[in-house]
Amino acid sequence: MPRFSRRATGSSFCAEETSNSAPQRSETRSISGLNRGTLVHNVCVKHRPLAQRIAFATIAAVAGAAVCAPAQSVEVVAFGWNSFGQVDVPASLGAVRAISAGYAHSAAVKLDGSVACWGYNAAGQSIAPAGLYEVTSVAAGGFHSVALRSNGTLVCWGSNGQGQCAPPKNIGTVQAIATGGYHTMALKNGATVACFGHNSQGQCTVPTTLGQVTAVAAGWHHSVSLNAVGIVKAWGSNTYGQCSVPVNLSGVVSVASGSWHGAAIRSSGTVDCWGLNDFGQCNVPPNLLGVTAVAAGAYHTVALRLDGSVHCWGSNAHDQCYPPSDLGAVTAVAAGNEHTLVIAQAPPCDADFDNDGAVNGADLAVLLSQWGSAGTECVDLSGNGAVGGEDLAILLSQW
Ligand SMILES: [Ca+2]
Ligand SMILES: [Ca+2]
Repeated sequence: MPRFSRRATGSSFCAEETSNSAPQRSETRSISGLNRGTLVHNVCVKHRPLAQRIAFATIAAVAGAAVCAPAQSVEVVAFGWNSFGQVDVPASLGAVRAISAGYAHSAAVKLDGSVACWGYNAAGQSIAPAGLYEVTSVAAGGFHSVALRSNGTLVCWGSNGQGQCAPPKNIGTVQAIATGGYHTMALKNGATVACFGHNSQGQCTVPTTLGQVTAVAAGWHHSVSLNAVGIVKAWGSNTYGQCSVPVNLSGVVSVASGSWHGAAIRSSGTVDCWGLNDFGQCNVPPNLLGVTAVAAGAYHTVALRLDGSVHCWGSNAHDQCYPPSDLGAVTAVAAGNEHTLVIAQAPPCDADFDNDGAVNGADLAVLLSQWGSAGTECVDLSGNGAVGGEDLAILLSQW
């Protein structure tokens, strides 16, 4: 079981590494780099042991930053529970604009507006309908998935055992979605909330006192809303206090719901947390400031700060709070039951073709052996379709 996996979402891909490591531990990356504001190359980095990658990152920062500064390319990185392949990011993923994590499956909206899913699929929750495009966001629930299209319509697949994939016919235009264990929430145009699916705990009995709703979030058996004046409301199961929003919570700009706990970002950039705390998922680290996004799983909570760093607390039983140490600047976070997804800038580029931890003569020999050809295994460092002098210059800069 890989502790984490990542896939580049740049415009080119490397072949999978096949030697000296188990297939599930191999990874490839593709990076688009900027040099003085101009896209000049598109290179790939092969997975290496963590210590080597740390060493490389340090070297690259010193020696290769001007050539290899990561800029445009992003990757989806997943870590945590991998019982059903939910952290095995597909090699074919390509560029993404949004991510979501469900009970044991994962979903992403690709730049072309289609949806990719992976992980648990017993109810078909990881097979997006063919021909689904123009998607702006996706939500992965317990055992179902929902996509919101740019025209405000919903498309749903996976388990419909509780009607969680059966939006009311008169739902109208939707602007945001959230999925719980067995229910679906839709924030409609007009700032009201529709809810469908399981209602055993009143999670789909939408209160009339929400105000003008600006965001929704869903837990396993409860629902959460944020309104235009920064007030959070929650309804449904309150077994663990997940609906007991702190009375002094105000000025909220963003809200997330775990299975049995909630998290909110105040306008001051701090995080409040309430509900189940059996693994410390509500023990917000002291002095955590500048938070711009938050995500909550079953037993862990993930925060993204303005500087692109990720902070995670609560259960780490499946390494769901253990991102790779060389994680680039993160722009989005999502939390499944016990796994975590992020969109991150791809790390610096790498001319260490033979994966021995150093860029030297052996790598130069590989490059020279492919001189003039299209190049394999990322040897075309510049990404211009041929191995030549520009690639040699990049390699030497990392020597
Ligand atoms: Ca080498
Ligand atoms: Ca080249």
